[in-house]
Amino acid sequence: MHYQTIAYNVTDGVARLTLNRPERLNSFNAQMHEDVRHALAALQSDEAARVLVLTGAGRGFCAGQDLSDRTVAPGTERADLGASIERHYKPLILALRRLPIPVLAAVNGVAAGAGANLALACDLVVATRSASFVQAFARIGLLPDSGGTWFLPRLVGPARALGLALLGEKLPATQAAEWGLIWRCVDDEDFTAEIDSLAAGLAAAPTLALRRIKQAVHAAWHNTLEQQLDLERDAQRELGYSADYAEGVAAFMAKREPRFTGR
Ligand code: T3D
Repeated sequence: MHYQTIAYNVTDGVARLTLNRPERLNSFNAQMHEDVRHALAALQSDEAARVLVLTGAGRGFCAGQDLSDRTVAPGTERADLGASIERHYKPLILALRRLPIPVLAAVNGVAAGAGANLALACDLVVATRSASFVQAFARIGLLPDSGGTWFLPRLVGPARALGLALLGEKLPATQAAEWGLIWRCVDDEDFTAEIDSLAAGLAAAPTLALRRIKQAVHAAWHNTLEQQLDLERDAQRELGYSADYAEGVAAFMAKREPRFTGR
């Protein structure tokens, strides 16, 4: 499949989706939404893919909505932004959260607006040291969408969430990592190797266990302790019968590397 605005391929268990409109810092237009939607649908049914790496081409990760697609001149008809969220951004964020495989955001540069929250919707966020995160919305009279008002307070607490959302300042990736907004910040020259290594490791890991971990950690954000203990019990029961668990224990006992099949 040839896409106009993204690159997408699956190799050695690693699906890579690269937002590819570098001249606009990979901001979203309608075509890019369509391309990403199509690739994520293909990924859903691709058993060969065991991890998704989401990144951007050029010097940016994603600058959110392409503002040149929005007409705001006096006398022109305004776009219904609620309809845009409903049609594009909400399904995009939910699709990433619901993917049964881990999603690794490889934040290669600035992530702004919905682009920042797209990264935060991923399961692991690794950024280059030169990257930054910008809740740019208030600067143009909007509020953080694509889950921003949900992710931010949960990840960094209400004080920092409000500071980021109200001020719309650039948060350097180093500080984002210190605050726990993202998993890790990596020197620019080590970034590609680090992402490749993380992706290969996840692709070789016990797929079903990773799926249940992702689901359990996301469910914990709204579950009670008792509900979470029940969920862990049920998932552990299932995993205890998996081939990968048998392989993991056998490999440990034999002091060899495990070969997980994802079953
Ligand atoms: O509308 C709806 O559907 C509702 C949903 C909204 C979701 C949203 O995401 S709203 C928020 C939209 N995004 C922004 O407000 C971010 C706008 N961009 C910036 O603030 C800055 O560009 C950055 C902080 C991201 C990066 O700054 P910097 O100085 O590194 O780069 P730059 O020079 O500003 O940008 C480089 C080029 O990309 C430039 O084009 P040029 O002058 O070289 O031809 C710039 O216009 C373009 N660009 C950057 N972001 C966008 C964009 N073009 C269109 N839309 C963008 N979002």
